[in-house]
Amino acid sequence: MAADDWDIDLKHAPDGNAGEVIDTMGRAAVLARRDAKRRGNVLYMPDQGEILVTGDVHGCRPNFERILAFADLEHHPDRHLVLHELIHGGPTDAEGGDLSWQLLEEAARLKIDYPDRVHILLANHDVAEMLGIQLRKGSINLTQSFAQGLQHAYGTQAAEVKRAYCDFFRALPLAIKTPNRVWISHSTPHLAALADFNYSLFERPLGDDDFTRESQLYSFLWGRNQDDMAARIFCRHVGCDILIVGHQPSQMGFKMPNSRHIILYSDNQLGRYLLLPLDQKVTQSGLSYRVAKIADLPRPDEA
Ligand SMILES: [Mn+2]
Repeated sequence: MAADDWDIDLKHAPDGNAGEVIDTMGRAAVLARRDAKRRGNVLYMPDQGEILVTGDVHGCRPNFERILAFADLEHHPDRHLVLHELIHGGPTDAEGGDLSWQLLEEAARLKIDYPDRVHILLANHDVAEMLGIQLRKGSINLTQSFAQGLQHAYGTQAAEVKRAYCDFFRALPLAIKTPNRVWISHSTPHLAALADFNYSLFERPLGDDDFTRESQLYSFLWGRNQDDMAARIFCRHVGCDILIVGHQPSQMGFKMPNSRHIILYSDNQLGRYLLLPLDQKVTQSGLSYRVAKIADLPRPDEA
């Protein structure tokens, strides 16, 4: 064992309960795979109730808490909640380790509590963790900080916990389709990637080949700057009229760069959410008026 491994063990008395977390992630993964609404990698929603849709949260705990409190799933039996890209960012521990793993674990517990109505969609940051791809934001190495946070919390069991996270990511659905023709996912491919895009990605089990940088899953989750043509082609193939995604930050917390996309960002004080009704016809412009600011919701301790 290298000298600095000893340093880490001596400095940090791990307080996370690795066994319990591994069990939680495993149970949440089984529930994600077994959702009765799931066919292939898509969840087909019922024609009643509503979905609270969010974009990237990136460890932003105040927004995460506001969204969960507002969702109030216990008292709204017809309400679904969509979460994605919860990790990488937000508060850090005393030594700069990322604490966003806490949000991931809380979301997994919520999936266990409300398995039919909490939907965590696969995002590219999750795949980056699976593949060991380094992600940066400005001067911060997000993946390195995430690894440090896990190390501080779980010590020698950090690698096992990380494996449980990755097994959970692998079980996640890619998208949601609603009866009123809305598609929800982390992103969609840009125009060039659509030329040979195989939509069977949404219907077949995912394998090791999908979790590579060369895959169509990669171009689906990492897609940016989709123009109107790309949006229309994708809509036609998946049988939807509106695409609600995350993945791209925006000055206003949301943007509509073409005639199909609504791009939500749920990180920081500009973060937005959208309450999407399932039982009525919707349009992109109509839904744009339903996009609201997370910061305007009360935090649970203020409610
Ligand atoms: Mn993303």
